[in-house]
Amino acid sequence: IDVPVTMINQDDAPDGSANPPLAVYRTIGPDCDVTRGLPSLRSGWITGRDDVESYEPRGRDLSDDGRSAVRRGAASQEWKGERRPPLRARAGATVTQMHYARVGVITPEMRYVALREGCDVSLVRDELAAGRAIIPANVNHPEAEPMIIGKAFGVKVNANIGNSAVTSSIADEVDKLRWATRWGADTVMDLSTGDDIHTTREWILRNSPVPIGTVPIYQALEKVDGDHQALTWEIFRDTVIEQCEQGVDYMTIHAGVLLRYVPLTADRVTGIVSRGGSILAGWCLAHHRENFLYEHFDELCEIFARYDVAFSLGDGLRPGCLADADDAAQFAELDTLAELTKRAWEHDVQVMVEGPGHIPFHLVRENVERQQELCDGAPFYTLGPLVTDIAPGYDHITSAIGATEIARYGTAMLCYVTPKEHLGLPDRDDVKTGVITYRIAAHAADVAKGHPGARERDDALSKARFEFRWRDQFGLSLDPQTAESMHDETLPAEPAKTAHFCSMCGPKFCSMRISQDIRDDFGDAAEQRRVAEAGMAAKAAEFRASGGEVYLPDPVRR
Ligand code: IRN
Ligand code: FE2
Repeated sequence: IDVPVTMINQDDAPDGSANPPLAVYRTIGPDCDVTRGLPSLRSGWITGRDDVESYEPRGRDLSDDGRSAVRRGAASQEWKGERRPPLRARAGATVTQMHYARVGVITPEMRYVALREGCDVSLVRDELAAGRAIIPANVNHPEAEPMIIGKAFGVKVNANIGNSAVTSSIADEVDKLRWATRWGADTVMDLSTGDDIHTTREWILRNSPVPIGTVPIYQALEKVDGDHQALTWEIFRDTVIEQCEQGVDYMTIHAGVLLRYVPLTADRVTGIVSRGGSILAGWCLAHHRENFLYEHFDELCEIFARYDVAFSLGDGLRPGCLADADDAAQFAELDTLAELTKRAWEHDVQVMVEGPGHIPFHLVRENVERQQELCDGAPFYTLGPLVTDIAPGYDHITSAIGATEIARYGTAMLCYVTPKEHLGLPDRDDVKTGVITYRIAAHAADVAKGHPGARERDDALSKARFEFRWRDQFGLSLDPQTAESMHDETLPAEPAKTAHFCSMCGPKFCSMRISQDIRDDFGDAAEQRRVAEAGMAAKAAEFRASGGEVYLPDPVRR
């Protein structure tokens, strides 16, 4: 099994010793012609297990499924790639990675993530079996490179795209997908609303090397022209199956928004801020009936088990401001999400649990500890949280502070927040800023957790910085272009790439250069210690020669 890495080459140190290339985790996937999609990496693994069957999608022939919609739809490009009928588990079979782990089978997907994480495959299998990690890997998304979400592994980052039916084209969305994975998104959620949801998602899936998540209630709502009262379980179920057949790897299901919890939000400052949560709360109140996602949860589990779709149990009642943090509605919903986690596990269906939102810094830690305790370690997947409400325009930062803290104490995946949060639709630059900001949060948490190997890149970059290997400093950074262009704003000339200073302090006041001069004048660490010890010994001899008295006679009594 080959796993993708990015190899960062480095120049030799000034003393001629080699700086070995550094291999870092890679999410962008192989290059491809978007009209043909990515190669089907996992197809042989999936069919080789001999527990799936292909079938004609219910009530439609192939000419009317998503792949022909791609051809027919608003896409300016024609689909030239393969057309595969959907797969699902044979009757009676469960094809989830959790199921395989629980019966002791080690799948190629598990080996793949173990290589990617640099850990033992038995850790992967044990965490999957216990429900403390998930590998989102729908049998109909063979293009995806397996990855794992769980607190024993590197902290992951999700980027949301596609919520832009008004303004953007399908080509734009595929471009955003590749852009997000280029900067390090581990999963991408397609939150498309509007007309071409199905077609857009088809293009995204066929071109995505990372797992794709969705919130199917959004598409179900489109099917009833935005009238949430007209939603039914049947419409929702058919939407879920349609997305399972396309290859969506995990779905946000707001099944914890119970009828009796809705009144708990009445006195909130910002009410219900979750889109899905508000749709379901509205439905519950309009019909005065229990949430149909809760009522039909076991049926959903049976569907997910046939495709290996993972639950992302939605936090429809998450707080939308500091004032509403940790309130009765939020925690009531969490209790229900814990109950549903265990119900999904009875079906061997993989689960993660979504979390807040807006939480003041001092309450962040207890949020993840509470979730981990109630949900028996099921992966937590949080939206930030934002630790203050006062900085619109900078909410990638207000939320990355909370995200770092919550990941440090066990959150497995962070949903990014961009600078446009609360203000507008993120553009390309916002997507990049959001992903990089969240990579910083995830990485800082990995380092704080002592995650094996997490600090290698920091150490390599610091060494490059101290040795004035500017090119390596750029190359090792999360955003080489930005680092290089900032450097070049003041010192664009080629010799500056090896100069022993930058324009921040100039040549005379460069602390790193002065440190190096000290080493040059007084030798390496051992030499400096010898010099220091010799100095101390000389002082000691001086002291002894003067009589060696510490307690001098009392001047009064004398
Ligand atoms: C993550 C954690 N809590 C919420 N999220 C994400 O928020 C969720 O995965 C989805 O991408 C987005 C929108 O969810 P709502 O507003 O429909 O709950
Ligand atoms: Fe918010």
